[in-house]
Amino acid sequence: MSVQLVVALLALASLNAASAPLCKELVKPLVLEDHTEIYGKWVYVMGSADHSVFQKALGTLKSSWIDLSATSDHQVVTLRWGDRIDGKCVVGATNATISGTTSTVHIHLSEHKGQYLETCPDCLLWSDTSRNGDITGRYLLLFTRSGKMDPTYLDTYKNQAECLNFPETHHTYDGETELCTDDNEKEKMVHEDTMVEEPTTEEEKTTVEEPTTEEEKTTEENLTTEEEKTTEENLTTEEEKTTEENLTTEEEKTTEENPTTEEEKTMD
Ligand SMILES: *[C@@H]1O[C@H](CO)[C@@H](O)[C@H](O)[C@H]1NC(C)=O
Ligand SMILES: *[C@@H]1O[C@H](CO)[C@@H](O)[C@H](O)[C@H]1NC(C)=O
Ligand SMILES: *[C@@H]1O[C@H](CO)[C@@H](O)[C@H](O)[C@H]1NC(C)=O
Ligand SMILES: CC(=O)N[C@H]1CO[C@H](CO)[C@@H](O)[C@@H]1O
Repeated sequence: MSVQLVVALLALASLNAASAPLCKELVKPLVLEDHTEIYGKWVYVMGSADHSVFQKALGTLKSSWIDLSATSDHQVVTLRWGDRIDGKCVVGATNATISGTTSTVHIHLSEHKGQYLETCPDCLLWSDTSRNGDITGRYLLLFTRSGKMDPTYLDTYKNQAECLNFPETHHTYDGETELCTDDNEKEKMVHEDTMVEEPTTEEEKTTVEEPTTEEEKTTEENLTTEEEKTTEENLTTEEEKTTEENLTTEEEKTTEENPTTEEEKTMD
């Protein structure tokens, strides 16, 4: 049977959680040969979570990209991201350890352990168990190269989510909200700017580590995806520091000093 036919049949099949044989086909871990299939830039398309706190976190995500790249260690992959959370960009980087089909990221007090699953072509599907303090839940996140997905795969995604017992509510990227700038894509200029404008002084370090308002603290503590956590806790590259330090626009200031949106309030 051709792969396409299998996909079509799976999409058409009305699954229930107990349809084990179909689900077995639908939730196969992606076996990574050399990781090149996952490297590069991916744009978030849709996702699900099975814990209300994680669902709320997803709900605040207006756009998101990730970038996976090699390190000198074959088992270590650098994960960078740019999340637009309400009006604000949160960017950062961390290293994930890959062992077999399982990837693990430890970030401060949180741990995210999961797998990439076989899915549509040019898609990346991540399924994990995330622990953050005493909250344990799961995420299912679908990315594509373009941020758009062939609608014929929507049912496949939904069936995959169902097989994994995720709730039927799916969060989706609107396809329009601007992605956060990836500073690595305008490398040299940013580096120079960083050197000149943003000396790495003690105060700035403090700023990064100790957000000033209650709201910010709460928001940071409750940000539950890998990406979000890491950003605040371990800003290692110049670009990341710059981003944190360079929140100078009206919107961002407003967000920090006076969160007024539903989502921010909810996070409290
Ligand atoms: C990831 O690991 C590589 C290789 O060990 C290291 O050079 C790099 O700085 C690490 N990146 C982060 C964000 O920790
Ligand atoms: C800070 O942001 C402004 C406008 O967004 C930009 O022109 C400037 O280069 C940034 N500075 C740094 C150090 O990134
Ligand atoms: C950030 O990561 C570096 C290595 O990438 C590590 O040495 C440092 O302790 C980390 N800092 C925090 C606050 O986690
Ligand atoms: C919505 C939510 O998860 N709020 C939690 C944020 O984190 C603080 C402490 O880390 C918890 O007390 C809140 O319940």
